[in-house]
Amino acid sequence: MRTIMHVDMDAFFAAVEVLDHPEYAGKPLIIGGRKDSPRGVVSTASYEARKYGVHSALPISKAAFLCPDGIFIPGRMARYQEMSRQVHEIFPEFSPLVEPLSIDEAFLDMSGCEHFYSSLEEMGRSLKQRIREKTGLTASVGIAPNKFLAKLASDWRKPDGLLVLRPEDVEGFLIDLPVGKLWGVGQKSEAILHKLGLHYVRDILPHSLTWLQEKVGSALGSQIYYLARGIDERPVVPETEAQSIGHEITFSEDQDNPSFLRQQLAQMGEKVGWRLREQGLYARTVSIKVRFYDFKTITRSHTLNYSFNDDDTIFREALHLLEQIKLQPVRLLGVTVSNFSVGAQLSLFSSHNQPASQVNELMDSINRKFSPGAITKGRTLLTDD
Ligand code: TTP
Ligand code: MG
Repeated sequence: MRTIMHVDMDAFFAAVEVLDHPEYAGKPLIIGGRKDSPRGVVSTASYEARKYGVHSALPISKAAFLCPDGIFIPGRMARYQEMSRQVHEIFPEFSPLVEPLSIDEAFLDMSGCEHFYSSLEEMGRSLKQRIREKTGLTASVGIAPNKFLAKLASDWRKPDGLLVLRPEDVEGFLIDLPVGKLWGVGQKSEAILHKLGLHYVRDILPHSLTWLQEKVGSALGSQIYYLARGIDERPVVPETEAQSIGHEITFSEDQDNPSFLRQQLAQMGEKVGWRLREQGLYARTVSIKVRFYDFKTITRSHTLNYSFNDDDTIFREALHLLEQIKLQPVRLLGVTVSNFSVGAQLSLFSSHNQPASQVNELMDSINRKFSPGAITKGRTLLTDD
């Protein structure tokens, strides 16, 4: 039997703000925009603000209506990322098998580590305590025989919660669970299940696997059949070796000036190209990541039919991808290359690579002598075109 631990920070962005501004402690705090911000949405709210019905993804205007005395803050993504890094650095102290899930949560496979602790509860407490000591923040932890149950358990007693689910507790724990809480059941599937009269796990249990599959399709049918019984065999998948090289930048203010964004892409393209060449790699795919003012995040990729390692190709492709996106104020921008090979694989029809590579070689040798970034191309200087 496996022992899986799921950890999720409490009201993460809001908790970081309270850490940095103790005067906010105990107050309704809403992150995502100023109170009069016309288009912002809430990224998170302190537990005090949640009492007023404020939650993630709610328009700021609605939050201001529900909680007029709340403290509204636009948010500081770079700071949250820094704290996230500190939290994620702790997990490998507890297990070699860590699957980071998001900015504030991870799965740890603790199988075989049980005997280091007097009980599973003590295992959970020691992780919570370590996080608190290092960061000053509270986390909620769930421990269970699989990922599905561990994630439910960490959510159960939030904030600052700890719940251990043992096999004998599982049936009782699941029976009153709404079907929408089953992993993989989104709003659409939930509506379908409700129409069939399936509202809680206990409504699913009497039905056979084939009945469920006939009604809701084979994949969802089998998923809910097994999850309703607390069965989930998904392994904890640790982050693998770098499959991509990327750079991203969080702006202190949202940006919608195309020439500024273009210059940022050029700068990141040069950094990515430099690292690619330093590792002797060629890539075939360029991706960009754009997070908008409302934290909505999109990625776009393009794969070429030849390999490249020059800044020009990275910049040109990244810019092309950016130009296809409907621009709203941008909070974060990133460029990544992937799909590596060790040698160049030139396109038969393309002359892209050769001339640029000589410029890159020259730039790299200068940058290696001085500091990276000592020499850059003209387009990384801001222009007003
Ligand atoms: P969550 O862990 O979902 O939420 P939380 O940590 O704020 O609160 P909880 O105690 O319930 O875990 O998300 C982590 C952070 O991600 C959250 O602090 C802000 C950000 N976030 C958004 O920006 N937008 C969103 O819609 C959600 C759900 C989260
Ligand atoms: Mg959280």
